Amino acid sequence: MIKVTSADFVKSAFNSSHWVDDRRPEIAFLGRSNVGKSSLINSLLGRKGLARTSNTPGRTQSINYFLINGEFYFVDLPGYGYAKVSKTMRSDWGKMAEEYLSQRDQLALCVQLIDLRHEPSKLDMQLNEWLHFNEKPHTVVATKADKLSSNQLLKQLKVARLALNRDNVIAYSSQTGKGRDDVWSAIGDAISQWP
Ligand SMILES: Nc1nc2c(ncn2[C@@H]2O[C@H](COP(=O)(O)OP(=O)(O)O)[C@@H](O)[C@H]2O)c(=O)[nH]1
Ligand SMILES: [Mg+2]
Repeated sequence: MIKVTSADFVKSAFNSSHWVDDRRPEIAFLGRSNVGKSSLINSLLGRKGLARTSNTPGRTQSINYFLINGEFYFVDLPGYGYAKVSKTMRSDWGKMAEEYLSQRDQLALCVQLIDLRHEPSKLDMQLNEWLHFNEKPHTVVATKADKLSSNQLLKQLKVARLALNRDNVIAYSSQTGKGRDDVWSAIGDAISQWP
């Protein structure tokens, strides 16, 4: 299991000229606005305010880099599917994320977040298919597990596995730390298999 000895915010990138250009492996985090991406990153790293969390979705339109143990990056990609942003902004998201995901061959793992309380959205399913079709290393984490009873949790995990056609979806709570070891072990496997 990876022990976090350092975690530092490196920069926000607003276009491809700002992308980091060393060859360290990257773990990318993807999902709709407000799904709990920043909370997941903070909870994995045990650093409360490192990635900002907010109740105002759709704000972060940058790619944010965090360097972990001086060895690999966590990459926080902009959240998609925020209803209140304009159509142009929505398709900009698509372009920015697709450009990023298709051009980075240092992506060791894409962590796709979904909200365990709801059925995966059309955008969640499209992203899942895109990652699958493009053969990106990929795992799915279902957030806000603390908001469900254990019966509902099992039921929703099944709904998610079926909708995304996957054997494994990790239930997560950034409040209780549920699922933390499983996500770290997926990250550890991805990093150790990295060339
Ligand atoms: N109960 C609960 N709330 C969460 C969890 N993860 C995120 N949240 C809340 O959901 C909101 C959005 O979280 P944030 O991390 O900013 O989402 P992001 O837009 O995907 O980065 C915040 O109010 C968080 O406190 C979780 O696992 N459990
Ligand atoms: Mg965020």
